[in-house]
Amino acid sequence: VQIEKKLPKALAESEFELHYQPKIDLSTGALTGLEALIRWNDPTEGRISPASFIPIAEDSGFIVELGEWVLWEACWTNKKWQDAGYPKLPVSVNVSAVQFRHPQFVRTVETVLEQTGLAPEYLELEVTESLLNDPVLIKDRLDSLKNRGISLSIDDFGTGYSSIYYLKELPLQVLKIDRTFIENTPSSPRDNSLLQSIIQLGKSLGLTVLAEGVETKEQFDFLRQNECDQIQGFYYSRPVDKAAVEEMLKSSS
Ligand code: G
Ligand code: G
Ligand code: MN
Ligand code: NA
Repeated sequence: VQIEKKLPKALAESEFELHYQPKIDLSTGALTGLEALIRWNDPTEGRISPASFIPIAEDSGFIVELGEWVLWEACWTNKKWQDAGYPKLPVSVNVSAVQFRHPQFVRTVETVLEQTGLAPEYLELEVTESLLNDPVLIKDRLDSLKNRGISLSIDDFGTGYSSIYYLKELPLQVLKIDRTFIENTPSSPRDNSLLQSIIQLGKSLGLTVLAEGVETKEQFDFLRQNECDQIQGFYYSRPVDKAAVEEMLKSSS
């Protein structure tokens, strides 16, 4: 059966779940946040990767509804963790361009925050560079989210085509360096200097710089020595389910 046709039923039948990947501060080693990543447990086919169904949901428009569920689930879960007395951390949610451009997007985010009771400073939205090529719409929308206290990250940085001008003008807080810029570090001198330049670029723009896809101690050490702010990656932890997040929060408090 075609994935496109299965998506609405999968949502109705609670086949989606969120996993969370920790973000770590490089200077203190502290947990600084959790990125929510959707997982689909199909009863017949097993786990289906978001890399295959997200683009289909974007094409069909179903991403608007699915993305709203992700936002709701992430905010609700984060509020439950806070109410249970775990250390308070921001949760970040990936937002597709299709979803971000929907006229009701800002309103949806506000409604979710109101209904779940999560304070806006504990929500971050991750948008990709490709979104930034629509500067007028984007600036208004990013401004209104930022004015509400929501933090904004640019995801997969370096793989799209954002101009430095937009990075400078738009109200962004975090630059997430795509993992392709980390994978050959520190063995490739060329990649090392490129990575150093990207870190410095982000810092010059006043952004918090996070490196994605950190898998080894050597990468971790290189990034720390080069003043990257935060990391995410298998070296510290894979994306894990709610129960595993709770174990992690217990031991970090
Ligand atoms: O976690 P994983 O490597 O399986 O994710 C694959 C891709 O799917 C990544 O590009 C990731 O950003 C994207 N993705 C995961 N969860 C979500 C989500 O909730 N919304 C959107 N729009 N993309 C997601
Ligand atoms: O596009 P985005 O950055 O949101 O994608 C996140 C994806 O990256 C998730 O699917 C997650 O499983 C994956 N990921 C997270 N850490 C690592 C890592 O250290 N190595 C690799 N190869 N993938 C990772
Ligand atoms: Mn992301
Ligand atoms: Na990314």
